[in-house]
Order: sequence, then structure tokens, then C-alpha cells
Amino acid sequence: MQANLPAAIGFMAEVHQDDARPLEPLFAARGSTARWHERTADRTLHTVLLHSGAPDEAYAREHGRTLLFAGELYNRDELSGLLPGRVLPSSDAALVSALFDGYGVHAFRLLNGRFAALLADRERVVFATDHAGSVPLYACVAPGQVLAATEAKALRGAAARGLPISQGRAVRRRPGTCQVPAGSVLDIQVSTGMCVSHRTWTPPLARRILPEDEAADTVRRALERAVRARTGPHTPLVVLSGGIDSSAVAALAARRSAGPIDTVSMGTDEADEFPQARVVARHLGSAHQEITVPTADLLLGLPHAIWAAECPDPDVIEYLLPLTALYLRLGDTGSDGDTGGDGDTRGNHGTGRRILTGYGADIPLGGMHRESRLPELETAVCHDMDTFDGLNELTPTLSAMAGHWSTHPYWDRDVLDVLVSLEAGLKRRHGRDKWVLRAALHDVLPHEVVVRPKLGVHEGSGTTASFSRLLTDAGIPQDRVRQAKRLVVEEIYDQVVVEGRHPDEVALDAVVELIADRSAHHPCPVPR
Ligand code: IOT
Ligand code: MG
Repeated sequence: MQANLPAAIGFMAEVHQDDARPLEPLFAARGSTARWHERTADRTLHTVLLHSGAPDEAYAREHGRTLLFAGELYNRDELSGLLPGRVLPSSDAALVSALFDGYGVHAFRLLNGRFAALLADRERVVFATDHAGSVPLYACVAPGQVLAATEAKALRGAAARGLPISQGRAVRRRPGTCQVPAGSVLDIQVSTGMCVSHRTWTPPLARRILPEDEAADTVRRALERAVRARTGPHTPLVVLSGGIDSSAVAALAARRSAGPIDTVSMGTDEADEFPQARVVARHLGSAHQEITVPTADLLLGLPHAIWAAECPDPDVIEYLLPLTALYLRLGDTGSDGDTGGDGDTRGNHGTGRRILTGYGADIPLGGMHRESRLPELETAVCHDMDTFDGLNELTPTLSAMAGHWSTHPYWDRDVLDVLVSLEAGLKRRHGRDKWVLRAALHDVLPHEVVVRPKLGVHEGSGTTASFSRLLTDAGIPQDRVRQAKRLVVEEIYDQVVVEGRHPDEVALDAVVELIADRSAHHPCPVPR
């Protein structure tokens, strides 16, 4: 196994009560593939595991039950204290399986992690997601057959057989497939397809009132633990914009690292935040790289970003596109993160990086909301915490497409609980956004970084502007650009996720032309 990656980054599993032939899997994530079949009196289980070199660590087989686990846990020590003899099992899969013995489906309420799991137990299949649904999990369920995969496109061939289950999230143009909601367990009877669901996490609704110092301390401690749990003994690579979110992560990672950490910033020929990131890198003494992506190449990456994130939301794709472009180019920098670039799902051992990001801090802290009134700030936080599920912003597939593993300390379960639950006046205070975070990190970063206002990655890299220009250059009027972006993203989504086309086969210029044409003929284009 590559020591700095989880044992598995994805899987597909099929449970059949008849002799159905298994599907050919299709994944954007890149890893080694292990396949096996298990036959019992009740059913057959076909498994495809995307692993990093030690497939045995990604599943546990006990008492006739098989557990598949893609991702990792961040509260192993706490969890091992619950086991008889307090012995830490050799893998996260074995740990979860042991907890299942004691707690049943409620074991998943105990986990702080970044994972998707599937448990096949005789007549029953259980799906589970982490609190944030940060490793997406999709399912097709019909009487006598249950299929699941960490990418929707992998289930393309089975979609027609699936029946809608009310406990799942609908997937665009895939009525037979559902997404397992964030923080959920779905417990399915294979013979009938009947499903019982349990919520294992929901965003806190109440707000805590704390003195300034105590609030900042609480945030600092939670974030330190989350960074530590995500770093382990490895040297992380932090994707660094020079804003407070990623600079805080880099600073905390650097403080606990024996040697210099690695940092990398991306920019385009249109815009970058290189000077701001350099200030942080110099302060921390990190081994820092800058990657400039030509704007035309950035836009050509749209199909890859949508293929990996399986998200039809144009705003989210604008956030994820520059990061995808960065991840795909990490191997070009001469760092020890060389990805080889063969693009298939084999090989790549010894090269993947453990990437830490500052992604997601703005959601619980209302950082994208640029006005100072507290009711509006709280409304924005509540709205964003109600609507994140299904957007797949945190999916590891964006970096797994290039053989890396990304993880997001701000969406650690305990950090998120703290951040969401602070009263809005601690988030916006003394005229600053994300005040409590800035206060929590003031002693480890230069003052200019601590007070630097928010600039989104879509702005700092010029992505929003260049995507708009692509459309106006094709004749789409300014006032229809927003709607046209939605249509472009949906069209690409339909090609790469619904139809399963490879992103290299998507002709972006033809898609743009199609949407420009539609927009010219329909004053108010209707999404199909
Ligand atoms: P932003 O916060 O700018 O970027 C997210 C992370 O991407 C940063 O913390 C950093 O780790 C990395 N990053 C950003 N820019 C660069 C760069 N130039 N080079 C290298 N790494 C970089 C959008 C946003 O503004 O991203 N994400 C928000 C809001 C999400 C809204 N979603 C929702 N409401 N459901 C966020 O909270 O991160
Ligand atoms: Mg941010």
C-alpha cells in the first residue's frame, strides 16, 4: 500500500440473488484494481476495489459478512477505546467491522472520517457515508439485486434495472440510480429491495455563545487535531492560495512537521495569487511551487472536472475546475508527486500525494457572504448547510483522477460541529469575515495574511471571467451567460456521467456552439 494514501479510494459492488453477469466498471479515480466474487447460499457478491497497493486492508470479512471501506478514519484512537482489549485493528475496514459487531448499524454514528462503506451480510446490504457525504456513494436497488459504486458512471449499465428508493437522493437523468445521502446509513433487504434509513449526523441547528478567547481556542484546538489526524507521519502537500483558510491549514501542518512541508499554488495567464501565497510559503519555510495553467487549457479541463465531481452545478464546477487543473498537473512540477500521466487505472504506486486543502471553510463560517448583517449571514450559513449534500464538492475523485488523495480539515466532523454552531457574531466581528478563524490563527501567520479579505479560487484564478468570455465570444449575450453556463455544464454532465463518455472525447467547442445556438433560438432556454 502507498503509505500516505488510504487502502482504497473507491469500489463497486453487486449483490445478486440470481446469476447476473457483473458490470464492467468505469471510474474516473485512478488506482490499482482488485476484483473478486463470493458465492453463498443466499447471494453472489461481485466486488471491484480501487486500491493503493494493499487491497486486503480495504475490506474485512467476518462471520459471513463482508465490509468494503473506501477512505479513512480520523478518530481511530477514540474508536479503539470502544473495542474489547482496546486493541487497534490493523486497518480502518477491520476497525469498522469490529465496531459493527458491537453497535450494528449505529457504529457509523461513532465515526469521524472521509469514507464510503458497504456491508454485505447474508440477506442484507448496508450502505454508509461519512457525515459530509464526502466520498460520494451511488446505488441501484431492485428486488434480488443491489448495486453500489463510489461513482455514478460505474452504475451506468444497471440504471435501467434500479427502482427509485425514497431514502436516496435523486441523480440527474438517472431515475434508477440514487445517491446515498450525507451522514446516512441505508439498510436494504436484498430479496425485496426494502430500505430502512438512519441519519448518523445532521448539522447543528443551535448556536453556542462563547467569549472571544474561548471561541478562538476551541476552533484552534479542533483544527489542530483535524490537521494532525490527516497528516500522520507523512509530509503533506497543501494547496495554498494565501487566503486565511489554506494558510491556516499549512501553518498547522508546518508546526507539527519535522521538515518543511510542501505547498503549491496555481494561477492562469489571466490571474493568480502567487505573491500572496509566497508570503505564506516564505513565513512557513515550505518547499513551494507555482503552476501556471494557460486559460485555454483550464477551460478544456471542464469535462474532466465534471467527470470527476459528477456535479451539474455550474457554480461548484467553477470552484472545482482550477483545483482539478492543479491536481492533474502536480506531476509536471518535478516534485515527488510525479503521477506518471498514463491516465489508466493501474500502476502509479509510490507516487500519490496526500493533499490538504482549505476547502469548505466558507460554508460554516459564511465566508462567501459579503455583508455584515448577522441575520443574513446566519441565513446564508443555514442555507449552505442545508444544500451541500449531493454537490460532491469534497469528492476525493478530483485528485484521485491524478492518483492523489485530498482531504479537507474544515469538514472534519468535529471541526464542522464547532464552526457551524458558533453564533454568527463570532463569524462576523470587528468588521472582518471569518473573524473567529482569523483570531484562532493570528499567532502563526503574518498579520497581512490574517486580515486578508476572501477571494474565491474561481476569482483568484480568473476562472469565472474566462468561462464567461468563452460564452460571450460564442455570441451569447452577457445577460444569458449565467444560464448558458448551467446548460454547458449540464450538457457535459450528460455526456460524461449519464452516457459514460470519456472526457477527452467531449468537444467543448461543439458543446458551446450547441448552447449558443439554443440560446439564440429560445429567449428563455429550458433545461432538458
Ligand atoms: P476557496 O476558498 O478560494 O478555495 C478552496 C481551497 O482551494 C483553498 O482553501 C485552497 O486550499 C485551495 N486553493 C484556492 N485557490 C488556490 C490556488 N490559487 N492555488 C492553490 N490552491 C488554491 C469556493 C472558494 O471560494 O474556494 N469554495 C468555498 C465555498 C463553497 C461553497 N459551497 C457551497 N455553498 N455548498 C469554500 O468554502 O471553500
Ligand atoms: Mg476558502
